Amino acid sequence: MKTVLEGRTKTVTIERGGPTIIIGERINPTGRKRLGEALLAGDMDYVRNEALKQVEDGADVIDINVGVAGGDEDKLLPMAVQAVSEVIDCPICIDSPHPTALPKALEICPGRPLINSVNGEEASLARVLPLVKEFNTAVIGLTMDDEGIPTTAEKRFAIAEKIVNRAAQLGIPAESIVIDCLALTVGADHQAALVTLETIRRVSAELGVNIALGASNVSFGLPDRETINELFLAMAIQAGLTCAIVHPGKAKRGIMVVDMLLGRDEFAMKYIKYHRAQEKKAAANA
Ligand code: THG
Repeated sequence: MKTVLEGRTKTVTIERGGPTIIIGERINPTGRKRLGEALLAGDMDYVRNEALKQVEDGADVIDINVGVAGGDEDKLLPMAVQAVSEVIDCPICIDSPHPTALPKALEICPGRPLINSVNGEEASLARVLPLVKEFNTAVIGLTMDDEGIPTTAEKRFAIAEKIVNRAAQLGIPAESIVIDCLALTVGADHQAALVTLETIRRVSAELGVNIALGASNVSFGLPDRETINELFLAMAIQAGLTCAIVHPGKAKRGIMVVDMLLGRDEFAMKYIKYHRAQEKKAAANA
């Protein structure tokens, strides 16, 4: 099951047993005042720099979310996609629930982007899947619907299955769907991480599709989020996660280690190379 994404010049393949693909989440104004201000001012240099920094930190794909109060998404989303695609080679993940901004961004996005996202709601399926078909993109399917995020793995699995089946009816292959099993904070529900992991295992085993996760949600409201996120990611990757939506500067090292420990890095070559590059960078900044 290979999900192929294309950037301006670079192709990224998401597949089980391959390196865990890192989607850089930093172009998102949620909780980031400076970025929100830059977007409202149309300052695309700021947005470009966020993209470049993430690629340097090890991102394989760049997520773009411009949802800021008072912002005109119809204008901002294509503008940000254009700006970022000019300076990076790698594929883009367009993170927007906006019905008119999304097709506008798809029109100008080079390569084969990932749409973030569709969910099990009828309105969402009817609106997003035809765009996936028309623009031949891949899409993240969230395991939630109009009743919210189910608290059981059974119900989340049923939504994943519904999304895959509905896509198939439109001629969209399972390879184009990446299922997000959704992480919620364990601070509010002590079973939250277990339900996510169980959903990942079931979707991976029974549908065979690629799996994404915005892993940092798991630690919301808790101290030392980095440790929680890093260890949860290790568990999720072992369970079948193939694609992590994360802060690359914080998550890359742990993901390299997990891929190595899971037998995906022959002679630890990638890990050693990464480690040397980090040491060089540290020395240059000393
Ligand atoms: N699944 C999918 N897409 C997603 C999510 C998901 N997109 C959005 C989100 N979840 C992932 N992206 C972020 C972006 C930022 C933060 C968390 C997840 C974040 N921001 C800090 C805050 O709000 O406090 C501020 C960041 C900083 O300045 O360091 O944590 O689950 N498919």
